[in-house]
Amino acid sequence: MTELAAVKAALKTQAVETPSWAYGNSGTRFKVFAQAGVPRDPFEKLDDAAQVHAYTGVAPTVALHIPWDKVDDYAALAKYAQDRGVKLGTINSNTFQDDDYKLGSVCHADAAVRRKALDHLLECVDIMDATGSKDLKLWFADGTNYPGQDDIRERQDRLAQALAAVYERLGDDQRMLLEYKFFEPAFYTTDVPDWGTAYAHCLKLGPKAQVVVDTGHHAPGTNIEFIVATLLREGKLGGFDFNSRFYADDDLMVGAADPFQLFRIMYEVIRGGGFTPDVAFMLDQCHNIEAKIPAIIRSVMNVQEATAKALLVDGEALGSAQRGGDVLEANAVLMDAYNTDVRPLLREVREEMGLNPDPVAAYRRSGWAQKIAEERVGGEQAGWGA
Ligand code: LRH
Ligand code: MN
Ligand code: MN
Repeated sequence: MTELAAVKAALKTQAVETPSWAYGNSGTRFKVFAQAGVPRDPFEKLDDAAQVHAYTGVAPTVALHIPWDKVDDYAALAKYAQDRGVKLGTINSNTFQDDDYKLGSVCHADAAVRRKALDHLLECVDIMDATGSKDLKLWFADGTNYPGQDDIRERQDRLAQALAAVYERLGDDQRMLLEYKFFEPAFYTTDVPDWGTAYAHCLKLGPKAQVVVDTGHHAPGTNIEFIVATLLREGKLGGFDFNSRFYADDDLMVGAADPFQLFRIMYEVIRGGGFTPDVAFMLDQCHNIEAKIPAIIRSVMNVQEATAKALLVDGEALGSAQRGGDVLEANAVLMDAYNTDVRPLLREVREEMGLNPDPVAAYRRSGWAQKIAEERVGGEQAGWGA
């Protein structure tokens, strides 16, 4: 295989999971601007996700968020997805939108609240059994706002206990992905604030516990690709929640704010042997002011572009420059790949996959947006603030 053929082959195997909540209405705490045609239930979210997969060819799974996507029959939901050419993916838990969780969920000082949160997490594993999902993604909003509010160490013990109980419950082919975030909604301590805390818990738990990197969950200036390289070296990178940010957890389209950072991350993924199904590429975004489906298509394409550029890095030339201490040349090799216009290559890849080379234009021409705007009245809010 020529080198280019290998790059194309790799791009055809990439899979980017889209989040059910990105299809619904969302906004900030100031205002949710409702859009015409947004899904009214989880089934319609799957209809939209199927559109994204139909035009990109690389978005075959859809992440659910429970209870935002609560249904009576999850096996039926899985079947509905399958009939539309997609599958249900990661199950995301939600222990942050119940009044009982004001002071925390699994880290709460009150055992009854902890039990309630744990029951929810265990229910999420039941749902995974019904949907055939492989991954449970755990993000805890737990933390404190004021020094002295609660005992930092005891909260870690409570967290460890809950995680161990969930770990016990996982099936042989199931994993738990622990997501960290440095602040928000808590402003003084967060119980899983960084990759180190997530890594320490996952290491104790065992191989089915992996760390997930949400690209919007770091302090400004953090070198995310270094974290990626480290987690991959330790065999503990479970996946990504991709999005981009200018300020905090902005949840904007991945690759919109800093495409160079996305390229650097993808380079470390490939360099570390992480371009495998064991590292889940997921989007975690909200499209507050832009049309949702084309924005998600665009996001998938942004991931593809960063991946293509990372795959094009000339490893031999880079290695020889690095070994020779040629700083400028090493940097130039990396920048050459980043500065390559990979859009023609991706158009070819799509044509070879039997797809339209311009997914956004093809979607726009399809009439789907007009159809859902006419048919769906009274769309639902994605969950934030719901
Ligand atoms: C938290 C988070 C987490 C949630 C999602 C909706 O900020 O990134 O992944 O599940 O947003
Ligand atoms: Mn996330
Ligand atoms: Mn987030």
